[in-house]
Parts: sequence; C-alpha cells; structure tokens
Amino acid sequence: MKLIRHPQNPLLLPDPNSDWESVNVFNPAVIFDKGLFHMWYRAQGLDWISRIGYAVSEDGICWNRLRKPVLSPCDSTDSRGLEDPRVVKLDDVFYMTYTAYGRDYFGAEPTHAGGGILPMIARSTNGISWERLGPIVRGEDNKDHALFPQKIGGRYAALHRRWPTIWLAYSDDLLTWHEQDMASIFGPRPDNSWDHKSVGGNGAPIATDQGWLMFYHGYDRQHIYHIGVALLDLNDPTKVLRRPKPSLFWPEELWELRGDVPNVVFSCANIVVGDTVYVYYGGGDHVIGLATCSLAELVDFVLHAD
Ligand code: BMA
Repeated sequence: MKLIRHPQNPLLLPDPNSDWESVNVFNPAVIFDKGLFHMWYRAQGLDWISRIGYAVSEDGICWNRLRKPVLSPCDSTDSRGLEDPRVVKLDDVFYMTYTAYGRDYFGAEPTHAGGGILPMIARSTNGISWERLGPIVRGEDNKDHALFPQKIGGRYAALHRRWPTIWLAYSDDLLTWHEQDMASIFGPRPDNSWDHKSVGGNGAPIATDQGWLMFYHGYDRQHIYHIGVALLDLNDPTKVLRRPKPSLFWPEELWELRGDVPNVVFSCANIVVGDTVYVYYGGGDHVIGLATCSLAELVDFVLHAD
C-alpha cells in the first residue's frame, strides 16, 4: 500500500512577494473543524527564521493565506524560529505543539544536538492569537511532540522524540510533564530498513476501534525520509500492537528529492475527513504537498502487512 499524491501538488509554495515566507513553506499542521480545513505552517523568509503562518481552505486543496505570521519569535528561547507545528482541538481549544529554536537557551550559541531546542505547547481559541504554555521537557534534543486528540485514562497524552526513539508522556494539566510519567514506545529498527537510523511521530494519532493509528517518520543511513504507520493500544499506547515493515511514502517527485534539504517528505498532519486520510507534508523542506489514502485500507494494511 502507498499514499497517493494529489495531482495539484505542491499545494503551497513560498511567496516571492513576502519577506517572511519567500524562501520555504513546509511541515504544516492541519485540522478539519466545523467544515473548514485550517493549516498552520512553518515558513522561512529573507532572515531564514521560521515563523508559523496560517491558511484556511474549503476543500483542503486551495488555500487562502493570512498575510502575517500567527507566531513569531518572542524571546531568546525561540529567537532562531518556531518549527514543525502540530495542532489538535481539545474541549473547544486549539493546542499547538512546536519546536522552539533559541539562540542562547544554554546561555550561548548551541554547541550540541540538544542546544537551543525546546518542545513547546501553545493554546488558542481562534487559531490566530496564541498563548505560550511552556515546554514538555528542557535541555535535551527533543522534537516531534504531538498531543493525542483526546485524554487517555483521564490524562493528557503526548508523543515526543528523544533521539532516536519515540516516547509517550502524560500530564494532568498540559503544564507539568514529569519524568516518571514518560516511557519509550519504539526506536529505529535494528535491520537495514527505511527507519534504521531514527524515528519520530508525525501528526496526532488517529483513534480507531483497533487502536491508535500512528503515522511516523524514519530515515536510513542515506538520510532518506519515509512515512510509515504503527498501531498502538487504545488504553496503553506504549504497547505497539502492529508495526508493518514496509513504509507508505517516500520522496519521488523532484520537489521532494531536491529542495532546501534533499530527500525529505516530513509530515505533521494526518487527518481523517469522511473515509479519507489526508497526509499533509513538507517536500524537500521547501513546499507543501498532500497525499491521501482510504482509512479502511490503512487499517487493513496495519493489521495484515508483514
Ligand atoms: C527534522 C526537522 C524537520 C525537517 C527534517 C528534515 O529534524 O527539523 O523540520 O523537515 O528534519 O530536514
């Protein structure tokens, strides 16, 4: 099974007339709410700093963009930018997880992999004005955090990535995340497969009768990004029920093989609308594409593929 690219891809391109989104637009969060698709995307302009832009669409294909970013750096913890948003709606409030990249988080230029990175949460009631709540963890290389779209056992739950492994964390209030409430889910595969070097979660997991469908990304020694899927237990998502060996998607188009970073298809959004799963992704860290599949086929694949 494979995700199918939309024929109008890429759907969103950098805007040469903008100062803040003229270079790259990529890795968007998308949700479908009250009949509209809402997108929050990472954008880079003349200063190469990532900001979060917003766009809205009736069909998920043609997008109207807001002319100004909705989130921009505000202090030294995110002075290098805000990256890779993922959004869920919980109790009528939008929650965004994103990576804040700061210049002097450790008091100086970052000197190692974890330097300057903060996995942040923000909330908004209208999708435009955002209030920063704080980080899930501090002082480590931690990205790819995504909230689950509903509470599990009465608690908020989030995926996060302690390189090169995917972790789960629980919180009572989204503000405090204790180490004793975190556990690893799965890491890279020990063979020579597409997810051999590192893995990380994509968009918010999808609840099904069979378990949580969790899209994730991985790369191999050649640093080629693929998208795959796993099935996690509904009540205890640290239990991996299924993890098919084949991936679902990988770079093939020129704008995925080339770009600002080559060989990248990176997704922060996998939403279900009707019977279809919409996977939005950044191609080559440069433009935004869409690939889809049938939800029923995906469930069948995750249950029966090798
Ligand atoms: C990851 C993130 C993504 C990016 C990917 C490929 O670490 O920084 O934003 O798309 O690398 O470059």
